[in-house]
Amino acid sequence: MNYKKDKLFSDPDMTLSDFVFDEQVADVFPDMIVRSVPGYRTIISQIGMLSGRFAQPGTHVYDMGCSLGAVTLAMRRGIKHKDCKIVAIDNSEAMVKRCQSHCQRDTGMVPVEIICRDIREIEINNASFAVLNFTLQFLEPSERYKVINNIFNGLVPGGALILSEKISFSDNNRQKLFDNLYYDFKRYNGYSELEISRKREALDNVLKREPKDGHIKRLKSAGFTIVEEWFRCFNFVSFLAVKE
Ligand code: GEK
Repeated sequence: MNYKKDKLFSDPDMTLSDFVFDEQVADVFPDMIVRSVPGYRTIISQIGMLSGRFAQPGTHVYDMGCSLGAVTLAMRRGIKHKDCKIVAIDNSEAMVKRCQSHCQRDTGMVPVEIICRDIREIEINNASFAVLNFTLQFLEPSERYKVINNIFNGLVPGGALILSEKISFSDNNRQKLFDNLYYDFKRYNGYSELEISRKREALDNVLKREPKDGHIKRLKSAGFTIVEEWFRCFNFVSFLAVKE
């Protein structure tokens, strides 16, 4: 499948509306996410490696908000047990369609079930590993508890969750500094000032960031006893939460 360069926000005459994961976004997604999420490639490859440690025989592994299946494919390489099943979920039809075709062309042995649904409606069961790689941030903060509790309850002992999020800061100076560092990252990757500001506006009502402490508190209150930041680049953080 050929993916194009992300130029979605380069047209100054385009009417700006809230960001949605439609066909246009799915068509440029691999380029968009690598140029917009610092450390994305490292996060994906390391999730593959982590799945090798946490996936237990005969259990399910979840990729929640799978987009085009980058996490799913990395886990398919990382998981050592052929009797595991990966369940990949996304509520964007455009993403799911492309994810299906990527998984069909992949030669990995671990079975994959791809489901087009809202992650809030999924029952998690017999899970040893679950991944929310930049997905929870698209839910209203009030709805995040339910999703995290659901994952915790569906994990077997020794199971783990990876939660990656773009975070905010409670202190204005830090917020400003890290926003600027992030815009430098986007400029470095070839985005223009217009593209940066229009994408920011489009995401404003859609991507709701929280401070790091809010995520840690929620994970602990769900019951995770080990909660550690295992990756960080600017305002992009990934947590490893373990159910002991
Ligand atoms: C990756 N994890 O490449 N239910 C299901 N899917 C959802 C929901 C929801 N309620 N809300 C958003 N999504 C991927 C990247 S992208 C992150 C994840 C980004 C889906 C949405 O359709 C999109 O595919 C994905 O979550 C978020 O590692 O674009 O910043």
